[in-house]
Amino acid sequence: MTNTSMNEASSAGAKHVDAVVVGAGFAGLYMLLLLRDRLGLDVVGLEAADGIGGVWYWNRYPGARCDIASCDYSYSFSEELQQEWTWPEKYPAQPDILAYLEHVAERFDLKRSFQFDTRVIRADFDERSNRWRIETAHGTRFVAKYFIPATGVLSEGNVPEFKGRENFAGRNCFTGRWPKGGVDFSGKRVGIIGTGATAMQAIPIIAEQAAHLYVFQRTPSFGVPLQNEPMSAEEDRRIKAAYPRIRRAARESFGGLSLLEARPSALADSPAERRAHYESRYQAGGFSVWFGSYSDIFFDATANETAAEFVRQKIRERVKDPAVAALLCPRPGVTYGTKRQPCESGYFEAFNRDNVTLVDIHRAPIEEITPQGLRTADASYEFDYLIYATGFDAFTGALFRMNITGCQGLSLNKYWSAGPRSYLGIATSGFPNMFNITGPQSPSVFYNFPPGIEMHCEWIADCIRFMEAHGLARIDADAEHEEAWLRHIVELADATLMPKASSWYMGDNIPGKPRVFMFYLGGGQKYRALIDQEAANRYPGFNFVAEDTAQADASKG
Ligand code: NA7
Repeated sequence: MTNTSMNEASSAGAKHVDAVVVGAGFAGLYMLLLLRDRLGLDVVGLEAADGIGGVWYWNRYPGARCDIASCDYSYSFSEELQQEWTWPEKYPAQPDILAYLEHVAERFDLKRSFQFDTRVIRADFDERSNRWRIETAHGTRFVAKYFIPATGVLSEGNVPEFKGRENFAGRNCFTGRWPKGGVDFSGKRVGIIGTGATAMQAIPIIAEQAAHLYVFQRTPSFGVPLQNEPMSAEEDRRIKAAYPRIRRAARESFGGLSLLEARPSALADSPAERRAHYESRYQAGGFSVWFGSYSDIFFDATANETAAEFVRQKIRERVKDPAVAALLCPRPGVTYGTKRQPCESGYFEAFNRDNVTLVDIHRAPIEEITPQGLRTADASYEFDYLIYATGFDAFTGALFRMNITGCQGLSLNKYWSAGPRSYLGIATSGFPNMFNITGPQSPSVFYNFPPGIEMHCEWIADCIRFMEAHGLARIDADAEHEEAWLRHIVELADATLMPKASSWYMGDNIPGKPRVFMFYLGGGQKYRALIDQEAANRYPGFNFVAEDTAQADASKG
């Protein structure tokens, strides 16, 4: 078969559209809205789940909650939307976020453009027609000019391959794929593996239900209180009146949040001043210690240790048994905030309960999952439920699973085998007309997602509008610009303490994953200025092919 007839065969029976958006989370919903309603394109959304929500669809585990305040963790594009929606709590719980996204989908009539229960299993770029061919697990096929994975960077779960995993006779639960009806742990013995942000939310709640809870901890985390509270009618009114200022503050901030400002240097303050400052930020809750205490904790190990020791001291104050407290404290030398800051509500107090046992699997690793529970190097544990709170194959996992192939048969998995490559974190050379939203090498997980998503979706929509207005068939990131962006990502990260820490930011949690820093650390304001300038200068870091050139080439072929 010639290339031409192969192309024709694989597009036969396919639905032709202008754009395919994959995912119905915050990003997919807004991207679809912009392309369909503002640009008037024919767009289809494909979503593996049977409903909208993205990570908020799947992460229904007990205690699942966003640790960014609801007034920041929401769309800003519609004044009517932000005025009509009322958040019940300062920090939104998973059911409330899902209800909000349902409301958004309803209000903007988005669901009719999505196909649910539809997982994308392959996407190939056809260089002759400049179209993407997208195939789903049902065998349905689409041909689209634009291919926009809005699949999220924390959506592909990581479930470690423990020996004997399939032998467990009780029930397995994965926090990132929690059953819709919930799980009743009343009177049951439960084991949970992992003590990251997810586990820290789930543990206090499960501890209240279960007969006994075993927490298998490999690495202790620097948890800081969320300080959640119900939203009073007065606070709701105050926020709604202040939205212009809140959104502006977020846009002008490093992380896309309206947080308290950090002081420049922890070392410039006296120990007493420092302690009082950390204390006020600890009481303010959420990311206030992380982003709102001192800027130099990200750059200077001595400054960082002042924050680390403050949080350790807090753990020691909150946990009654000194031996348990010592185990829950991150080990000496481990830097604070160089991996994701988990926020908690009563996590440390859960270990003061008689029905909670902390098991140190750093000292005595898990050797095997058994039918009754699990065996570590020095003991066996029996339980009825085993919860994997073991995180995600972050940044690249969901993209790799789609088997994406660009020009000249190059697979994304292969091209990124030494780490992600892109220009501005938006597009990858050799993968034309494909755009990433808040993906690797953009501010991504170091920027509040809803405003980050709005920034990217609006940029992508503007770029597509530009292409359509100028008769352009193809946009492709320039390889030299891509190389320079990669160097810039590394340079920014290397100026901080972050690459030295072991974390999913570096790919450390997935065996065999290359160890590279995955996102842009220059801050949201700078990033926004860079991508705006790129658009204003008519995309100098990208190469275009005009429709008529493409048509001429096609007719030659
Ligand atoms: P994280 O932060 O990656 O935490 C995963 C936890 O699971 C962490 O404690 C890991 O220990 C533990 N883990 C992972 N693999 C293993 C194995 N093989 N053995 C023992 N323990 C293991 O994921 P989360 O879901 O908590 O949070 C991810 C993000 O989601 C969060 O930051 C928010 O942005 C939302 P380790 O630290 O690797 O020793």
